[in-house]
Amino acid sequence: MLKTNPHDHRVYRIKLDELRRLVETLGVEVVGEFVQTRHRPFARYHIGSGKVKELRRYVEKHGIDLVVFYNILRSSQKLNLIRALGCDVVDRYEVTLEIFDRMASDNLSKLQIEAARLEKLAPYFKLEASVRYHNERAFFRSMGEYAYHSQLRELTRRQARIREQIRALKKEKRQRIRKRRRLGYPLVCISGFYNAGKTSLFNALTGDTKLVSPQPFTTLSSKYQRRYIDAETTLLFIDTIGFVIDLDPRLIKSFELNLEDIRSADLVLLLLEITDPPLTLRIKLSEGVRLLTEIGVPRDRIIIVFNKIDLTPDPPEVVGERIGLERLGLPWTAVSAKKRINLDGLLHIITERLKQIREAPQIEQEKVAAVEQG
Ligand SMILES: Nc1nc2c(ncn2[C@@H]2O[C@H](COP(=O)(O)OP(=O)(O)OP(=O)(O)O)[C@@H](O)[C@H]2O)c(=O)[nH]1
Ligand SMILES: [Mg+2]
Repeated sequence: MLKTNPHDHRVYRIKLDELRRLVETLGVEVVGEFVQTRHRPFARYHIGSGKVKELRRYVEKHGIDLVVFYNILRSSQKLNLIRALGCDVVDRYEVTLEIFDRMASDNLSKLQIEAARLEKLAPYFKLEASVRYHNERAFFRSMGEYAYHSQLRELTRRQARIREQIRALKKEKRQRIRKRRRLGYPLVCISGFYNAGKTSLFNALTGDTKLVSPQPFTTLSSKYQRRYIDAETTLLFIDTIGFVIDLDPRLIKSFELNLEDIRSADLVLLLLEITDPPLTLRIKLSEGVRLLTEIGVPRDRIIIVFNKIDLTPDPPEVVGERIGLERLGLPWTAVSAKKRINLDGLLHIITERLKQIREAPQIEQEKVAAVEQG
């Protein structure tokens, strides 16, 4: 990791630990860690060349197969690093995509992952192929040239094909979202960081049995299920893809489709693990709210929900105070999805909030218009 804020003594630690967890999910054993502090990344290797030498020695000594960067690398940096270190090099973004890829079971998710991956790797392939081409051309001029150009063409063609498929699926999905809205059930979206217990809560509230696991990104594509409240009210709950700290904007972009569910919802629950250490929780809270706002969710549609209260003796009020929850001015509650604690309390807040929103019909119309415009 290149740490760009010299005054940061704790947050970077949380981020590195998070990366470690993600890497380990892939079955990769983490044997060492390097952190360099500098205001700006270096152009050639992202980190300094002295650090690269140090890394190289480490890689050789321990027979390292893979170096993972927390920072997002440019294609040229990735190429330079692979050459200088003599082993494979990936960044946080690629790690996330790899996990997504392993977890994806549906067509649309797979397509989106492939699109994201191609977008990230195309410049790298091009650069790599061009370096190879220019090195080899003295000997294999015609062949190298052919391979180089045909590879690039194939890459571009593949990207275009995938983009077209995604476009079609997006259209379909928008139509489905509209149809769902027309049914008239209020949409309640469960959002939050991976592993927060979104699917567990979704199941607990609706009686569904969707897959739950401690693996990150168990859920990639949204799931929908109704919950009958009373003769007047039936809610439609949506389970969504998890966030990750320092989410790469490109990842948001490639999973835009899933985010439409969040955007189109009447209410969005931001689920947080009450068992996270206070600083982690604070980061997730502020980043979660920021992400939702960026996606286009008005603040008055957000409800903060602490989950897993069965695992801690700390009262939620105390935890809330510790992380400055009150300052946000958002409604909040605490539950255990697994032990089904306070689900009625949560449903009560949801229905009350929906009533308030219904009494402000103007916002509702704006919302519908926004969805219609896509
Ligand atoms: N003790 C406890 N464990 C919980 C609770 N809710 C969820 N879990 C556990 O937390 C883990 C993650 O749960 P999921 O429901 O899959 O979480 P998710 O947010 O859907 O995760 P992704 O789909 O990967 O983003 C599982 O091992 C659950 O059993 C809870 O209230 N209490
Ligand atoms: Mg899930």
